[in-house]
Amino acid sequence: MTDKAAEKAAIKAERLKAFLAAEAERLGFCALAITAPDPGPDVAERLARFVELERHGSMQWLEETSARRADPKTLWPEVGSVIMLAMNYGPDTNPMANLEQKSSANISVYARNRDYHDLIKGKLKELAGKFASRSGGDVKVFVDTAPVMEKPLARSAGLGWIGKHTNLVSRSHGSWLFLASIFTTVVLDPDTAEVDHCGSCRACLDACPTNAFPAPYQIDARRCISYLTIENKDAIPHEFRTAIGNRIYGCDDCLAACPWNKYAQVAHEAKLVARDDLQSPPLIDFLAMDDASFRTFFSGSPVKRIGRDRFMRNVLIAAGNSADQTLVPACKALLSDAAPLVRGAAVWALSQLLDPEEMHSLAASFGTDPDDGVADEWRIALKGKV
Ligand code: B12
Ligand code: SF4
Ligand code: SF4
Repeated sequence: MTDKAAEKAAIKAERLKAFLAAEAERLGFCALAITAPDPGPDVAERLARFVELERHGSMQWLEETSARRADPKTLWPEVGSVIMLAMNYGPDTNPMANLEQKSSANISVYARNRDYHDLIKGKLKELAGKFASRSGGDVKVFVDTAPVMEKPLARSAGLGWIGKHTNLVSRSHGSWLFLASIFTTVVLDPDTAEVDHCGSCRACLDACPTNAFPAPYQIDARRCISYLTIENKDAIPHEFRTAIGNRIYGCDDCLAACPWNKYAQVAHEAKLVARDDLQSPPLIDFLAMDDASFRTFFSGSPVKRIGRDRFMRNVLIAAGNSADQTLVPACKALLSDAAPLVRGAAVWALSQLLDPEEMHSLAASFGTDPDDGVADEWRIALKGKV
């Protein structure tokens, strides 16, 4: 390439970047940066170790896609650059305040309004479409569900660093960020990777109610309340039930503990600001939900993804932790639910709310549950009780 041609190409690349930044801001993203299609040093090894130690639990898809995940070029050989974007979903109230209101449910901040996958995907497609027609390159857009290592790529692009809680933290926006990417065949000038600013802080590690961090920068998803309440399809292991408290969908404790949130802003996107009825919803309202009312109430919300039975399992764990006797009749009604997952959680909830004699007479009136898992819940609930 001649000097003149090189200069022209550089100007075009600069203009494309300026265009991307302006359009991203217009669409409500709070940051955009470019990286080469390389998630960074040791990432493949770290992912392999995570899977080898089975820290992904039942998220089989993480294991199955690990080769594509660790290398964007395996996912799409033609990719030249990755455009990383962040969208702020900062809460407008203290997300921890709710945890003390034991008769109410705590839904994690990211799930208190619209599903971010749908919201961000639409915006990404619009941005990528305009970029493709300006640049002449091909594009693919990803948010969360594709085998893309969004955090390491965002770190390489300079959007933030991977904190000890294993999520991306930004000096200008704190921890409340969704990540998304546009893969393109166009080769753009990469931005500079961010460095670690955790220092000697360990606030997030100490905040975790279930000790899900075997070491700083490592998570055991099997112990994380987000995994236990969202990804896990089975009964929640007994050892975590009390620690879950009233968290019925996800958990924010490690994010909320981060001192860098002093720079966080409240979400600008109206569809990410908490719905009034999801700020601190009474457990009693949820305990009465059937499939139809669940679907209507959570229409457009990420909560809908887990389905009514898993949701009800989580609500019953919170009911068991509530010490609220007024919830007993609703929990009793769920002992006859069609779903064993719900019946089993109802047994546990009642074992926490009722005294031993009441629990025994309840067991006598129900007889033996035909499902082995629920029968086990009864056995455990009655063990050690007179
Ligand atoms: C699987 C998953 C989970 C799992 C596992 C969590 C985890 N930390 O990986 C569970 C269900 C527990 C989970 C929970 C949550 N999640 Co999640 N989850 C994902 C998902 C789909 C894949 C992440 C993954 O591949 N994990 C496997 C591990 C091994 O990979 P990794 O964490 O990227 O680890 C690599 C790096 O940490 C790196 N690394 C570590 N230290 C260093 C240092 C350097 C220098 C380098 C280069 C690399 C490096 O090495 C690791 C292996 O390669 C991503 C979306 C995506 N496609 O990336 C969202 C994502 C990570 N989740 C997100 C969110 C918001 C959450 C929750 C806050 C939701 C909630 N409120 O309940 C919690 C937070 C829990 C926590 N402390 O992480 C956001 C995080 C945004 C951000 N700011 O980082 C993402 C990016 C979704 C999105 N598009 O916005 N999640
Ligand atoms: S989301 Fe909650 S349970 Fe999961 S690692 Fe963070 S503090 Fe621990
Ligand atoms: S709480 Fe402290 S250790 Fe954890 S991510 Fe934030 S700065 Fe890092």
